[in-house]
Formats: sequence, structure tokens, C-alpha cells
Amino acid sequence: MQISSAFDSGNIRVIDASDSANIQLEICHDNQSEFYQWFHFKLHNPAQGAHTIHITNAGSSAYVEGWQDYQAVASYDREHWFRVETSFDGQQLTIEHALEHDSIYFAYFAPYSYERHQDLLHNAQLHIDCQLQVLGQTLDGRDISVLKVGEEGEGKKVIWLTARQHPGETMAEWFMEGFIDRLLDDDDGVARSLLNKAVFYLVPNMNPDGSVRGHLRTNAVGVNLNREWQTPSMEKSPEVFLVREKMLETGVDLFLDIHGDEALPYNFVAGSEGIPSYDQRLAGLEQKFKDILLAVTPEFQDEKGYPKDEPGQANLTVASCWVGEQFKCLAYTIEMPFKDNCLLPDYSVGWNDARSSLFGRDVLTSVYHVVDDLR
Ligand code: GEM
Ligand code: ZN
Repeated sequence: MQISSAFDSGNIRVIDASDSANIQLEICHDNQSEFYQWFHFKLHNPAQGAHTIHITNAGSSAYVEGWQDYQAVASYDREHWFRVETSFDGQQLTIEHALEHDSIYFAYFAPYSYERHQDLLHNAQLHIDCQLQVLGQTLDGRDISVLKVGEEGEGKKVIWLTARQHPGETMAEWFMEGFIDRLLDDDDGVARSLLNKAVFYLVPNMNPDGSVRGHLRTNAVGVNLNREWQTPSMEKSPEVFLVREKMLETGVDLFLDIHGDEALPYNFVAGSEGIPSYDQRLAGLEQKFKDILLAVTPEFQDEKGYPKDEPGQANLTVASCWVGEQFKCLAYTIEMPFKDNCLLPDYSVGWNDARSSLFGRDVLTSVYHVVDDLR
């Protein structure tokens, strides 16, 4: 039996793989960081049959509550990911699976590879309304890429989306795939009307280094990008520094920052109620955005989510808080679950890549219904 993680977004350390009934593994920390939770590895065993895998350090991971009622994902073909029997005893996460083929991949959530990221960018640039812009390079030397869709113009709004500041939250880039695909669909009336009303700046992956490295939450040097928005630097957080500079150049009328949440089995939003400039106009825009999304899809809900920030108490190092305050604009963090939407569960796949992509398509409808009210 061989277990490896020497591939794009791979993360595991083998402690003991001599007995298929008692495989012992550990998740590696993000580089120069205390965070860990993302895992992605391949198990090869032509003997096939029953395997019991223990991730022995799960109990000290970043979000231990994320393992409660969590089921790991697996794939034989690296395209179709399904949930496998998983349990957590407070210390170790145990995966039980009977192999039906010689090789199988296991992961925390459906991976989104750097190759697929490049395909997303380069397919999008083929569209006449889409420009592929490179703002600079990350600390590992990868492009910080933005898709500009549409053109600025008199009375047109400027809409920014960023995704995967936290690289292990791969559902964020699946979301962007759906959002971009619909926005570039010449047969879609919502998309075509939106391009008459707004120009879009879309960052499908804010953290390509952390993605390839198999990190949960940080970039190449262990920095949490979603705590860098007040004072980013080229030395620690060039990803944020360069995107923020571009935002200051273009202005922002609507901002969405796309994430995943380890513990809450829901889709939800986190707003800007705690920023100093929060007012009835922003509160009204937030409510309209949510009301439309609630009407469009039962995958969204507005009962469960993060505790609300007290007035003036928002953490302005967080993207949606800093952007909301800097531009006095509607700014949301959008969260999807690593587990499932427990209000509409799918027991075979849980929340997954396809549902994330469809949710991205649905959010475009909310953007359409608020675009005229943004200023
Ligand atoms: C969260 S976002 C924190 C709360 N955001 C707002 N707008 N109040 C983080 O970075 O901790 C997002 C995430 O990690 O998924
Ligand atoms: Zn996140």
C-alpha cells in the first residue's frame, strides 16, 4: 500500500501505513503557521477491500467543531467526489472505506487544481467582454490574476469579487466558476443586462500559493490574507496589497468575498454592520440582496451565521469590512459549508463542487436586483 500527497494541493503525513485496518496519518500545518485542517492524499492498494484511516491530529486542528457530523470526500477518477463513512472521537478522525479500485483520493472538500484555475482564466479571456489582467506575482512567483468583464462607463457601477483568500476553502473557486460562466453567457438576460449596468473585476483565487501548497488558511509565508486588508505589504501579503491597490484605482460599488465555513452546515452571509460608516442605506442594500437570494434558492438562509458585529466594532483587517468602510459600499462575506446544507441535505455528496457552482450562478441574480440601487 502506498499513500502520497506529492501533488497539487496535497497534504498528509504518513505515520504508519503497514496495516490497512489501522492506517495512521497526520495533517501538516500550513507553512510557518499554526493553522491546519485541509487534507488531500492518494491511497494505492491493488489488494483493495476494507481500509480504516485514522487522522490522528484532527483533535488539535484549526476548527475542531468542523469534524462533528463531517464526512470526508473521496474520488476514484478525480472528477466525481462522494462522501465516505467518517467519524470523530474528539482526537482522531476515522475514515472507513472499502476500495473498489486500485487507487483512491481522499480530501477535505472537492479540490480545485491550479491547472483548472489556469483553464478558468484562459477560457474566460476568449470572451470578447473579458480581459485577463495580471497585477503582479505572489511570493512563490505565481500570477495574481483578475478577470475584468465589461467596461467602465458613465453611470456604470464597479463590482468586485474575490475568492479563496483561504486556500483550503475550495468551494469558493467552484462558486466563481459558476458565477463567471453565467456572467459570460451571451444567452443569459440577467448577465447581458448586468454588463450594460456594471463592470466586474473577478479574482477567482486570491491565494494560489496556499492552494498549491495544500494550506487551509494562509499564503506561502503563513499569513492569513483575510486579516491583512488594513495594512497589507508586498513582503507578507502581496496578494492583498496588489488587489487593494487596483480597487483604490477603480473604486468599488459592490464587493463579495467568497469563503467556506468548517463548522456551520449552511450557506450564509456576513455583513458590514460593524463598520463605522454603516447606515440605513447599506442596511437596506444588505436586506434586499438577502431577500432576493432567499427567493431565488432554498440553498441560502439568513437565520444561522456568524455573530453580528457591534456598531463600530468591525475588524477592519477583514476584506469585506475594510472594503465596505473604504468605499461606503455593499460588502459581504459569502460562506458555504464544508459539510452540507442541512436544510436540503444530499447524503451521497453533501455540499459539493456542483452545488457551489450553481450557488455562484444564483448569486448573480441578487447582484442584478441590487445593481441599480448601489449608489
Ligand atoms: C471569516 S470572515 C470574518 C467575519 N466577517 C465579517 N464580514 N464580519 C474569517 O476570515 O474569519 C471568513 C472565513 O474564514 O471563512
Ligand atoms: Zn475563509
